[in-house]
Amino acid sequence: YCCQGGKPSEVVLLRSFTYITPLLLLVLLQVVASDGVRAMMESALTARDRVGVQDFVLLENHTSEAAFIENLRKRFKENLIYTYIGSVLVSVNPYKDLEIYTKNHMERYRGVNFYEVSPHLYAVSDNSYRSMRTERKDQCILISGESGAGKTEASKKILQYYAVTCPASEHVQTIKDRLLQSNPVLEAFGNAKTLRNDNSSRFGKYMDIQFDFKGAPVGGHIINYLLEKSRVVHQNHGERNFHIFYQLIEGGEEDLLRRLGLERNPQQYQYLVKGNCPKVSSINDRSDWKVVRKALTVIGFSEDEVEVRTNIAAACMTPTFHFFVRDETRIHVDVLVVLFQLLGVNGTVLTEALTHKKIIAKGEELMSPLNLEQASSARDALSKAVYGRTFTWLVNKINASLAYTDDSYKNWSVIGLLDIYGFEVFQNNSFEQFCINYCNEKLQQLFIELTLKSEQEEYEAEGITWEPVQYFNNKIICDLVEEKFKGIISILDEECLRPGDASDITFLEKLEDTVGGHPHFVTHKLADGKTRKVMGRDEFRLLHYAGEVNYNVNGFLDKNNDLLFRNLKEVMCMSENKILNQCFDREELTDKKRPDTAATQFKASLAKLMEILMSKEPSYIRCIKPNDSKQAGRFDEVLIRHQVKYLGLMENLRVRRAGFAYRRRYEVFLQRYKSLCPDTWPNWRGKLADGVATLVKHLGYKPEEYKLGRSKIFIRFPKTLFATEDALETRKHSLGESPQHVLLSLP
Ligand code: AOV
Ligand code: MG
Repeated sequence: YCCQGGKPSEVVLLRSFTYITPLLLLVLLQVVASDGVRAMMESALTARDRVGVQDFVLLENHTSEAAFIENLRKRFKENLIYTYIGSVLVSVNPYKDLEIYTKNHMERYRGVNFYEVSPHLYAVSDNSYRSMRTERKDQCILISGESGAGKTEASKKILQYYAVTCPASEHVQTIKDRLLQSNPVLEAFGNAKTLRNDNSSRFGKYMDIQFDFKGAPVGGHIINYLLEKSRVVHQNHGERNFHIFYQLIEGGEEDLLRRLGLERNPQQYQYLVKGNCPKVSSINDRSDWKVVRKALTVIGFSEDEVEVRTNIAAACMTPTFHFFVRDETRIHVDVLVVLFQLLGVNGTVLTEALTHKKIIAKGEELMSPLNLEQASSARDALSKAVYGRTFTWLVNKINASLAYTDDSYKNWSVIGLLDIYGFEVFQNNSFEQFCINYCNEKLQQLFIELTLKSEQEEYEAEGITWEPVQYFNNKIICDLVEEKFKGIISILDEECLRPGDASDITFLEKLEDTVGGHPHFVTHKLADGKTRKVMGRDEFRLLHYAGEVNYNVNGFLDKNNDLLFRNLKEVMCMSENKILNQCFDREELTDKKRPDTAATQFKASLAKLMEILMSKEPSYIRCIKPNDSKQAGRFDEVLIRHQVKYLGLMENLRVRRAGFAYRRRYEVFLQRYKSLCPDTWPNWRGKLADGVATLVKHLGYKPEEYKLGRSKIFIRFPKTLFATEDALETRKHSLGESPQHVLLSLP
């Protein structure tokens, strides 16, 4: 342009344009791009959210297990770990932190209908909360799945959801804090690393959260079930004792450890290294101690109580509990003075009690010396009793701090959270696995009864006939374990009470005689008198709903008896330690009645638990473990298929579909679709049922596609409702309204 004789001012102008234009273009591009990118991101987000189907009910091929698993897999790969079967939430453990538990996420689910947002724990939590408030019916959320499937994590996240989203006053905030802080404390004392899970719950927990009429959590109550206290004295290879011990020696302050007489080295403590695994890479014992220490204060433990409680923990692991044989005949106990101080007992009396058994012969008390084996087991029994009883004390103490103190108002509503130990199979399974797996059988039984029962009840209540779906009912296994006189627990008790030559092996023989022919019971003996070579002579196998487990009978009688020698009890009753003093009651010494055995107590507490759960409106979370190596992103199809099978998820889906995939109350259905029919738009003045009948007739529903119940319309196929939804979308488009995606699957 210059060459062609352009004026300088024009050149400047042109230059400015040359510079400004790209700049403007850049800005413009950025605006366009950012909008475009945002739009793209939004559409990508929703598209991602909708990978596969969010509800298995919507699967094209709903009878195909392969399609079910493929849907789980597709979603899992996109970090979409939650999927519904109707109102049941299926969750796959991601084994990594996902950004889906933020405050924003909680807000997104608050007060929103189940089907308007993508599947989430929070949707189930919110649904239970709203049902509790609107229908004034107590709720419970049952979380099940095998060891490591994510039950405890789910229960903690549900509790957090309530703590964040429910209204709060100053008092309520204190309760919320205590509810939340009870978790690290109970986990420290009740969880441990096993081969299946680095943070495995070794006790069952049912927690009631009590809400006042404003919907604020005002109290709580925890029931604990059978702690695996044998872990205090023994751990299998690759496992650890309870977390608290390692936390104490790793994180405990110098002067605390000095007072407790503890060293930082876990190798010093035989009880801590039986599994040869004192350190776990996924666990930071030192920082966990700080969390626990703070939590104890929030819950309301005084400094003194914390000190006394740590004394007991220290006493349970102290190395001074060693026995040794100094000469051929006598055994000695190498006990440090500090142990007596920790337990608050007289040293000479305890030493005597650890090496002798008190027997009463002809009205006279005699002290009979124990051999090494007997003394070791007396010592172990004492450690287990001290640990087990102080664990219960801890739960009671937490309950006292959560108790709702306003006597004038007792009329609260409740949401119960059940988090038990999951089904587990190890190389060597003992009495503890037997109890844990029995507990899981009971829970599965409840799931079967309630999902089918509630479905059936709804059809009945609405006057709809339907074809029941076939499913495996595990009641047969529950009966095998718990039936009066004939069940495994009864037979075990019988052997425990039988004087004379009763032993673990005679128990096994009795089992063979009594339940030998049961289809879910197997031993080495074959029906034709031959021997099954793959099984040991001290084992029995149960064919559980979740798989086969071989139980070794060694220790069954002792663990079920759970006895502490009388003289050890006497010593503990005299303890000056304030907590032990409450845990060992003198009345026990005078009580002539033999306490119930461990298995019978457990059976009774489970029966009570079932009653509690049956009295509430249940919601289910079915947790699935994606692989055995605790790895993020690994989807082990064989393992997952097995869980889908035994959890009865296909049957669950079939029941949901065989009846009617969708149901809606008349008023909800009419409100949503009335604009599609001139007779019902804008308002229907007659009976709701007639309005719905008019509407579906106009929409062209065929008689086999739907049924009208007393208060709800039941629609058999998803496609019928999809067509109606499409019609609604089209109408909204034509009116210029923005479309709204709704997942239509839940009542
Ligand atoms: P469990 O309660 O079902 O097993 P957990 O809830 O303890 O299993 O989960 C085991 C581990 O999986 C946790 O320690 C986490 O590392 C991981 N995990 C589980 N759920 C999630 C989640 N939603 N997000 C991220 N990581 C998760 V047992 O108590 O052994 O039956 O007795
Ligand atoms: Mg757990």
